[in-house]
Amino acid sequence: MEFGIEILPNVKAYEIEYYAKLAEDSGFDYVWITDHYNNRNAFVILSALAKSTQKVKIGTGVTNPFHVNPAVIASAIATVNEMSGGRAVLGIGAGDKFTLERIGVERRVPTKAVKEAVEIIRGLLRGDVVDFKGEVFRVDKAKLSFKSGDVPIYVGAQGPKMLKLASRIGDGVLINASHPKDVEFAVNNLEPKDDFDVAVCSAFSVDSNRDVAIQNAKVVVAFIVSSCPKEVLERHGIDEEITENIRRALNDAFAKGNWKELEKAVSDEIVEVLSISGTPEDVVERIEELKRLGVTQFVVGSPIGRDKAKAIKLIGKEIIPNLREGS
Ligand code: F42
Repeated sequence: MEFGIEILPNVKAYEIEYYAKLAEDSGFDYVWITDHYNNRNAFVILSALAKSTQKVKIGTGVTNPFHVNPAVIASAIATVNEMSGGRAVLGIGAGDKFTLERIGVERRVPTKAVKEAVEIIRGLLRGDVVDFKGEVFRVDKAKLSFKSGDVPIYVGAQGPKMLKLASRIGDGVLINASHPKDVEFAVNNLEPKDDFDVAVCSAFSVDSNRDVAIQNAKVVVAFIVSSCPKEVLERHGIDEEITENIRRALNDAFAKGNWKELEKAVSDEIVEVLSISGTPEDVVERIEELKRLGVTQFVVGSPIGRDKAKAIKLIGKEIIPNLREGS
């Protein structure tokens, strides 16, 4: 099993570079940078990481072809690949619907758009002259003026159609999930394929004190509840009343600083379902379950730990070595 870390570029570049380098030194294999227009730009951050890391693979986790044209994605990731000595990976998905709406972008036929974009990007990365007339994208004899080698492509996917597409066109899939039931659902929707990396990114919180780890995950879990598809919540018995209560508490916490109420609204059981949180022993057990389901890369997502640097070191010392054994 390999290990990745997801970093949100909602802090300054030097801080992300620090965490990425720490992750590299702690034994992580991948650093994934999320992409939303309102955060620092993912490709710009990746170019900084190309210089401040030496071994780890670095990529978008995930960009989308609605807010960056596929040809520009190809050029940007090829640049990162060149700058990093061939360590770039491209995560691409449909994009977050609500974030795209803020900038007036309609996420039309998303699976088709991702499929077309990947075809264009692969052609451009190969150095081909690309002529493409799709339903969403059109490329007229386009060609990059430089080549930087192959870049593995991961498709961010949750829904059955996108999962199927990921296994058809991707070198890997990047699934957002934590609970074995959700991961099993996703894995069952992939088509069997050799040399395909099944990467699962979970909301994650580790601490030597279990209570601290659980409490620390509550804000992230509240965000997940408020944006999670109804089917997923229903799968875990989280009903409309609980969801509404959490949404209200989340708004109150931000509006009035009512954080204690939010901690009460998000029960420890919900944290268990929608994140992987606890002591190193707890989380190793949870990740082992995912490994048995066919997961080949585990990606730690926010909040990681109360003290992020301390948590990254703890993962490197007590989690990765335990899970790599026999993998
Ligand atoms: N989104 C971001 O904007 N930024 C990120 O950094 C980010 C990271 C990330 C990491 C992992 C991951 O798995 C997802 C991540 N996302 C991120 C979210 C991602 O961009 C998508 O929003 C998310 O994965 C949801 O995608 P999905 O797989 O659920 O696909 C959506 C589009 C969906 O509804 N799919 C359904 C399915 O079954 O797969 C059906 C879609 C469908 O049938 N659509 C038809 C079509 O042609 O596309 C058309 C239907 C119609 O009429 O419009």
